[in-house]
Amino acid sequence: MKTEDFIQIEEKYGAHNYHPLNVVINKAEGVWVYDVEGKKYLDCLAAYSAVNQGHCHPRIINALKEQAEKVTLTSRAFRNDQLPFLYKELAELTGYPMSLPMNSGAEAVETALKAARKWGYKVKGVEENKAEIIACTNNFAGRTISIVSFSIEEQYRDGFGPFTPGFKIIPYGDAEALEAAITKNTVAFIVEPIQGEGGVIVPPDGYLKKTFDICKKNNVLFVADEIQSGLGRSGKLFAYMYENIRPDVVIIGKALSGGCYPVSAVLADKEVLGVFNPGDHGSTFGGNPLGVAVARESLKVLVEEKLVENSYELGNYFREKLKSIPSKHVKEIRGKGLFIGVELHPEAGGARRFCEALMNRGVLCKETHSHVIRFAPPLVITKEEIDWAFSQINDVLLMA
Ligand code: IF1
Repeated sequence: MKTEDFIQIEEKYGAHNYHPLNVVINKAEGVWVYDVEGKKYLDCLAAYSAVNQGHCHPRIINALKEQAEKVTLTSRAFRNDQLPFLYKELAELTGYPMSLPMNSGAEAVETALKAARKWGYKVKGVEENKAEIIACTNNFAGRTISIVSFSIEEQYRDGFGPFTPGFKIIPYGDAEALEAAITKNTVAFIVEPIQGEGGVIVPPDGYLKKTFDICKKNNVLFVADEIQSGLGRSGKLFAYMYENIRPDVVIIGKALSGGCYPVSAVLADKEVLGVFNPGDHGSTFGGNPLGVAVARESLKVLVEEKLVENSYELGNYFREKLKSIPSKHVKEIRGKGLFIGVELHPEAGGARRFCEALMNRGVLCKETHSHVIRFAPPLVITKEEIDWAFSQINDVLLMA
């Protein structure tokens, strides 16, 4: 079967909620993926930062196989012998004493929102049903109805109302706007320390610290959505660490399982996650032993292979090289670690044609917001592999 044959079946039977590049992948290893015709590509998307540890990492796959042969799902009606250790290892790695496991990122965001509201009522003393949560323009936190209720992207909302009330939106990067939006009913400020879908937007220096201080002053929870920016992507374990703050709540997902299984989690202190009582919240698959075994090994790989450090060093290297390309199309190159956005001028004709040209040259990446190319390879990438990707990117950005 050729590429076209797979696409035809997919288009015929699948819901058309995506417009993927026409590459059909059937094998992957490290930073490399292979299509059904045997062509090899360097993956510069890493499944939106879920495969930070590289595709099919042998240690993670081994943990998956070993656990799959023992027990995969107990439900939380019973206990399993893996979950206690994920809790403990997450606490040791992140400094947050409590966590709550879910599956997708959106579920973890919902969990954090529920925790924040309940904290507001039970701890802060907000009047029933009055809790407000503040979010930023250009945020992306998932696709559930409550999450798209605080999106400003028309397409993510069109046709999906009525929306969940209780959210306010302020401009990203504007700390004063946060101060002005807070009321006595505000329970949380949810923010991506670097916006991914928004176009790899790095906020002004000092923004996280300022907004954190404003939250502290007003008894508002600072909730960092590190689902995409976290676990090494930004060159630090968490992107908030660039500003020496300690959010009240951190949400993680994606690379928590090295892309091998959907595992997400909410990290916080007991004051916040302690608001949940048995029966308040849960998930059939959340905390299942298969996912947990995979997550435990994924975290060990991240630390033992020094992937955070590699992201920091090679991120700087990659970004500086990209800045040297004398392309008339490029407006700005930004990012931290191996979380890099190349914003094109409006006259460049959109980012997708560059992504398609790169695909033809064996580099896979994806446009975001029509005019930004995102480069976010697995964090196991080497300097030589970056050099090779760079030569392709260089040629493509110099196209007419
Ligand atoms: C898709 C985007 C990236 C996220 C942050 C929560 C979630 C995400 C900061 C929800 C998810 C995704 C979802 C995926 C593509 C991807 C994406 F372009 F859509 F926005 F990465 F940039 N918080 N991001 O980035 O996590 O429920 O998906 O596990 O196709 O929707 P999820």
